[in-house]
Amino acid sequence: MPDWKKLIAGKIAIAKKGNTAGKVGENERVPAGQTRVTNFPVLDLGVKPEIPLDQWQLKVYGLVEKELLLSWSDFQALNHITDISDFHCVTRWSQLDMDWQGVRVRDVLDLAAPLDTAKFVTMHGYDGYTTNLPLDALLDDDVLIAHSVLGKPLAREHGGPVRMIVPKRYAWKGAKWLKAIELHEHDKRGFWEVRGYHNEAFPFQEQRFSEDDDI
Ligand SMILES: Nc1nc2c(c(=O)[nH]1)N[C@H]1C(S)=C(S)[C@@H](COP(=O)(O)O)O[C@H]1N2
Ligand SMILES: [Mo]
Repeated sequence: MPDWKKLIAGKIAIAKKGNTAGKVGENERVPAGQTRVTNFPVLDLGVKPEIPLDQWQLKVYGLVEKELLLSWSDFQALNHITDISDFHCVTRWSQLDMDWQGVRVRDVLDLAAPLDTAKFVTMHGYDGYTTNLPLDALLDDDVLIAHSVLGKPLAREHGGPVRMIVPKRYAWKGAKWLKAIELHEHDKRGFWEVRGYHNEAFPFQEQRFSEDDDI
């Protein structure tokens, strides 16, 4: 069992270290308060689930016309693309030019046909992690369900077989070991969002913590 309390407190302490909102970043692609890295650090809750491909499933449910349950071969049969984007972690590192390969979340959502009432999404990981976003945020071209990066299949510690990538937000908004996408009418905060992380999480606005956070 990981020492969750310590782990969570440690991450919050790093992210809280003097916000630099308003200052200019290292260059126009590195947001203020971030340092560029090239070693792709690993961040999780101390649990790295192993999901054999023959048992892997991706569910899309909630406010949809057609609930989806994709097998690995169903997923492989979708349209795969490569998108290069930058990755910004709230614990103050950014890695540029990540060449993610995978399927656009928008294409998967289209198959499920979201109802008009669907406005918010919860992404669930196989480790029990959750994170939330407005449905609109997932419709951009660069939002992927990714299976490969840096020329290789996504390593288990980085969320393989597949993870979500939402490049315009801090990296915690992308669930590793993606298991399900749930659509709701009302917003529902995820794992870090209920612990004081910002609900929107735009790195160029340094939206690390909610203003009303009292942790
Ligand atoms: N399922 C799951 N997804 C997750 C996390 C997690 O603990 N579990 N951590 C998030 C956080 S806080 C970050 S910064 C990124 C880190 O991704 P990386 O380990 O590939 O660098 O994954 C995000 N997605
Ligand atoms: Mo993070």
